[in-house]
Amino acid sequence: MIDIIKKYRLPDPVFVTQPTMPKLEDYHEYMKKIWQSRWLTNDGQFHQEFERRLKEYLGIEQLNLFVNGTIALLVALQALRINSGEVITTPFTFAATPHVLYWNNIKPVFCDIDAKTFNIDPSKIEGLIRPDTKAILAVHVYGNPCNVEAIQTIADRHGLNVIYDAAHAFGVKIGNESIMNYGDISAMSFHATKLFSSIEGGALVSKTQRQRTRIQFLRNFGIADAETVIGPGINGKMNEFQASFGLLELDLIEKEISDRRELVELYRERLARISGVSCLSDIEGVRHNYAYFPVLIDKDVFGTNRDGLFDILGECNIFPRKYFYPLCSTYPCYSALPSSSPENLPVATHVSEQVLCLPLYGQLEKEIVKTICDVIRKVHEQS
Ligand code: T4K
Repeated sequence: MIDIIKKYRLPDPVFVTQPTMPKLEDYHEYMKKIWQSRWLTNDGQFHQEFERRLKEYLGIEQLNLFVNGTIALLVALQALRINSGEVITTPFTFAATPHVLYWNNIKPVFCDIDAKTFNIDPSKIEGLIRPDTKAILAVHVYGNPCNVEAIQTIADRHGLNVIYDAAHAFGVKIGNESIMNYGDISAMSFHATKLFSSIEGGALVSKTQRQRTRIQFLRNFGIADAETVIGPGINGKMNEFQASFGLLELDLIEKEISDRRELVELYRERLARISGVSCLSDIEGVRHNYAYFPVLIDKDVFGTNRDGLFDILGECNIFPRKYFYPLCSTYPCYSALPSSSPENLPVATHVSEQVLCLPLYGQLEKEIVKTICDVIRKVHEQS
């Protein structure tokens, strides 16, 4: 493999992602206005404008901005008054998903995933429902939609809430419908590593004006007005610096998605010829956002395992990520739960051992994508 590293090592590191940056002079214009107004946070003018423009762009009615996606998800559960019992969720996600359950005094119950989408497998949910089950917390992993119809049918049958962790799903549509309109509440993340960013940031999409108002109070310490506190809220407010960054990013998002689509097509074309490497396909009728580019490495066919390939790519200055390995169910805080047993989670275990998210962002050069695919092909040939 030494010759691969010698031939293909890139001069500069290539990371799994890179944030889309607005023009510095445009951001500076916003900064000047913030300096003039001295209004830095707490529902400022850019906060209000960002909420309005996001609703327009996403085609949704009720939206609350948040300082980040984790606090948004934490508040989503409080908004639905889910703060005890059990919630069924996926182990194949970022740490934030089960952690918000823990912080809300809820026991996560891990459900296996579907081998085609890597999302929670609806056919496995009902077997996990017990008298104490309050909700299903599903994740649209990599922006690929969950089976929203099947999940809703189960939830309706058992009187459960459905919350979507839509941290990866900005801009995704099923037909003409925003994915954020499914379930009771969807939570987005606008972290710097996300397709769409406000440096740090997030938002909740809810169903009714009433819910939106409750979320607004919970986001601001529970304060309804100067003399009324409706309950134990938290500080989840987005500031004006984040909101202005987000406003500028809204002008860049369509190009970002289409640049990523081209890179994904290039990856798929180049990797199709390499045995042991499999990619996810687009789903008919879905407007994808190309938030991530996951591949599975099947050691028996490819010749080297995922970790071996990861190491060689690293030697070439290419830094993919193993999102999501290890599974959340293996963390010490959850591993003793009965639902965490690997026998209950065969698909999730298998996928997490094979998955690698390759670098993907609009500014990534096509030549670099070709080099990444060449390295993968050479590793296969020499294995
Ligand atoms: N639910 C799900 C399903 C999520 O994936 C996440 C977040 C959340 C909820 C919670 O949302 P937030 O509370 O974060 O809004 C990253 C992100 O920190 C995290 O937001 C994200 N998921 C997760 C999937 O990825 P790390 O630890 O992998 O990030 P880090 O710092 O290693 O960054 C990855 C690469 O990105 C770096 O190697 C280089 C590049 N990068 C990163 C940053 C921060 C940049 O080029 N510029 C930057 O500013 O977690």
